[in-house]
Amino acid sequence: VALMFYSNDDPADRWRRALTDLMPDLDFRVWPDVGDPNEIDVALVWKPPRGELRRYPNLKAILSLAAGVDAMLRDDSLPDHLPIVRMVDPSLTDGMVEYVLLAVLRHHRMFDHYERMHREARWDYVFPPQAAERRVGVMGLGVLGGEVARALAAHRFPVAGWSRGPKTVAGVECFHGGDGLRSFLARTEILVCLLPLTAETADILNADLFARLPRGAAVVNVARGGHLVDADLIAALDSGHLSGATLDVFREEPLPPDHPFWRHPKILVTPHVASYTVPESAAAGVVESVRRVRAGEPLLNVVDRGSGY
Ligand code: NDP
Ligand code: OXD
Repeated sequence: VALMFYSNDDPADRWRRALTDLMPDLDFRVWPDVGDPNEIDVALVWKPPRGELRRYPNLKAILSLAAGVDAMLRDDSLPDHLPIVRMVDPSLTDGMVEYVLLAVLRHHRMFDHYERMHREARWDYVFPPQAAERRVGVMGLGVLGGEVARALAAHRFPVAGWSRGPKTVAGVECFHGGDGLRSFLARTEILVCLLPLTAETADILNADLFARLPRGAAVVNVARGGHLVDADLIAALDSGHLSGATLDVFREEPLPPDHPFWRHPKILVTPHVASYTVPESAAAGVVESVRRVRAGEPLLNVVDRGSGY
């Protein structure tokens, strides 16, 4: 099987080693040195150039290096007969759990306040509520959101989750759909967004949603920048309705140097690092997909193009 690799962010050499350790006869070709396009069977990609995946007439599957496939699906020249397999891997999940725990604990224990007090050399303290009194809500109860919700619940936060369809997650109060959203938001003091970016979820973190959160709530967005209406967040922070935000993803990445998020005192910006795929961990799943392509077996973690995730 010949695999075409494209990514400006992922380490091609580590991927080559990790994959060929497990599948020595894999023909691993890094874009643009892909040779004869007719020979390529599988593409392993993150943000390939628009139209690129049309160049391979014998492509049988597109394997995404990312969990989120919104950018890929925005390419209207993407061949529509090909299955898209999204990234599901413990390294990605573990990284996300760590990041969200850190961000939620930082809001819960008011570290943004203590960071400011430190800079001003002020000995100023307030006692936070116990974790058991701080209600956290996770939007999206999929591979990442489900695990994040479980980890937060294990830290004794009362956790609720919100999904499209009904779900059961042990230790997590589950809401779903438009009707469930109102009750979910009304009880959520720290909101974590782990939704896929789709037509239904674009701009969902907006003024109306913020107004439904209790006063003083904090927001953690680790999903996609397109979920958040930037100006609405700034207005909700400036009015005092929201107390803080941790943002890892942005409409434009890298976040432009003059974007107001960089200098807003209640916002922490990180450069899309909440989680990343470790090749040595994720190679097994990719090899399994290649094996299934070769054997003509059904693929796992295939994106439903209709729902966009
Ligand atoms: P999954 O596809 O496993 O889960 C998606 C969840 O969102 C499901 O619970 C789904 O509901 C829910 N959902 C989808 N649409 C709606 C809707 N309209 N209303 C309510 N709930 C909805 O995704 P993952 O957990 O693997 O990943 C989530 C996202 O995290 C990715 O799409 C990506 O954008 C982002 N991400 C960010 C990273 C970073 O470093 N910042 C790293 C990795 C991922 P249901 O269960 O009913 O289908
Ligand atoms: C992903 C990401 O979707 O890293 O995997 O954002």
